[in-house]
Amino acid sequence: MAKTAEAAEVQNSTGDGTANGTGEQASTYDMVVVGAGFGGLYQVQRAREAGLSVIGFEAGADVGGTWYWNRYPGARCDIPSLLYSYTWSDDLRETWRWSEKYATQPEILDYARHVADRFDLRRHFQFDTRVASAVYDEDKAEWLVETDTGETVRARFCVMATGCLSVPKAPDIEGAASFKGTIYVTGLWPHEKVSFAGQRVAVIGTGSSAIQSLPLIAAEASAVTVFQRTPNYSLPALNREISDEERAVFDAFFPDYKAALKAGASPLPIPPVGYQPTEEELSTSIAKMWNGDGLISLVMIPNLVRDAVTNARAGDYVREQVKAIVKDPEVAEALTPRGFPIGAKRACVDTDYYDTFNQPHVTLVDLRKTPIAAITPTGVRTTVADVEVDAIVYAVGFDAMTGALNRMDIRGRGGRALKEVWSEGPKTYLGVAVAGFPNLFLVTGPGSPSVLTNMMTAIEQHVDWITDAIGYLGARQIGAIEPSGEAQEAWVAHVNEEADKTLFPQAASWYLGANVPGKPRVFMPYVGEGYKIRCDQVAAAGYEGFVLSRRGEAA
Ligand code: N01
Repeated sequence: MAKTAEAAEVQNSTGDGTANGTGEQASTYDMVVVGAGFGGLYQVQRAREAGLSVIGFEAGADVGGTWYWNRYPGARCDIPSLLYSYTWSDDLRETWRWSEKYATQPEILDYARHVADRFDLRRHFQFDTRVASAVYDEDKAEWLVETDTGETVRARFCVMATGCLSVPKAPDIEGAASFKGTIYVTGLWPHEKVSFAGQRVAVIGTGSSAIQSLPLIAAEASAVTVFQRTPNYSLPALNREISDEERAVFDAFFPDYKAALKAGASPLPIPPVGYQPTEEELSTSIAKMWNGDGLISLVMIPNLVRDAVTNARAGDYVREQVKAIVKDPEVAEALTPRGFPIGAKRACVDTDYYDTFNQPHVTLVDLRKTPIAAITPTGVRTTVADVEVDAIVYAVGFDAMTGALNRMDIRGRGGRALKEVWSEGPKTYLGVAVAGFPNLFLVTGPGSPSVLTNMMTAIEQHVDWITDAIGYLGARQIGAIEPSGEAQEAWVAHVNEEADKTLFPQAASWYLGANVPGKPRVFMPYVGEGYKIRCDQVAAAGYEGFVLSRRGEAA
């Protein structure tokens, strides 16, 4: 695809296009941004404000990132919409009104589009274009970025805003290709309306995507069979419209919220580590899991992921609720999560998930007792039965946090591939940069809190930090920034130490890479306290732990 006129308009503040290694002309920008989700949109906005020329590439046909692709029925955010919002623009806050406590995917996608329209961001992006490779040219201290359409651009800075959950796992069950019915993957849902009316549907997986979509699929289908390998903990969303009073309360609270974020407070009301609640406080906070505050109620239980006794009590509370909701005791038992701490896999927030199993046309297959043997042309074969279906919905998850980065060919100094450098697990400094990859930045990369906090504020914090770092370099005629190997090793060790103080490593979760066969088992998000404060201290100390070099100078 040819570069859009709009993209061309902003190219090249540093030159008129330079010859690339293949002899073709490559346009030159200050910054390439990969991805037009909430990370990429904000990074382009900040780059533009900083006077940088910027081009963004996006594989989808429009903005929205994860909300562009995950269009399955029931998809919603799992922290309240009022918090799942950018904080950087008052104008944006004043021109946007969330309708529900947990916004639907179409509404969140509309929000992304509204941002793109309001700040005229689309003209900086090239859509339907996937970045195939990003190679660091040490002589010129520039990134050479090539797309799947054969286009090459050069840029000093390369920002990967590629998302934590953007590479859906392939439905790689034996025989999958033989199925003659319709196949859906929750993370790659069709754009046109899907109807399950009168159909027999298989849903494979019981993570958030399945838990959100099952009740709506069951409302249409003639029969649904859910294939469950591991029962999950799910809390009721009790979704509803946001009242004017709630809006007013949030608006009044917003300045303090923003100030607290700036000072490094968590965007979620997490009690400090080690806080000792009274017995009454603990019981009340556990019971609040059923009040509709979803993941917020979970993170508010003091030491939930650090104290096994507290965790078991919270888990028991969910187990009692499942037993009370699901009428068939055998189905209730099969749906009851056991054997791993609540919260150690991301808990789900649902609307009528457990109750859906009380409907006569909904069947649960417990794969721990009767595993899937194969997908056949007509359905799903377990070790004991053939289940004939018209459609299969794969809700089998993502190659999380590293998947999107590893599927590009990213090469740093000496032509070293990121994939190789990360062959035993991702290594970063602060989750934002990688030693040996100068001027490459990761938005919410592994080693940062990302998925364990509010993604919107995590994105903003990283983009602000990256843009400030670039400003620091510009003001001092510094050409490149990259972590020192020592600082990176120390950070990786710290990330692991913090994870080991928690119950997180006790579950085979995507946080650990355990859901992808062959993926190194390393706990990827940062779970320690004071992350933003640490990042700010690093910056204030002249980017401590980073090596800063002038153009052409070896690090
Ligand atoms: O994926 P998952 P997801 N045969 O990995 C099962 C975010 N998200 O797409 O647990 C049979 O959680 C697998 O079983 P097991 C959110 O962060 C947010 O649902 O490995 N089953 C599991 O049950 C979430 O955590 C929202 O034993 C197979 C399921 O598939 C993350 O995305 C909504 C299988 C995968 O669950 C991922 O959620 C949706 C196989 N071969 C997603 N392979 C919000 O609410 C896998 N499974 C914002």
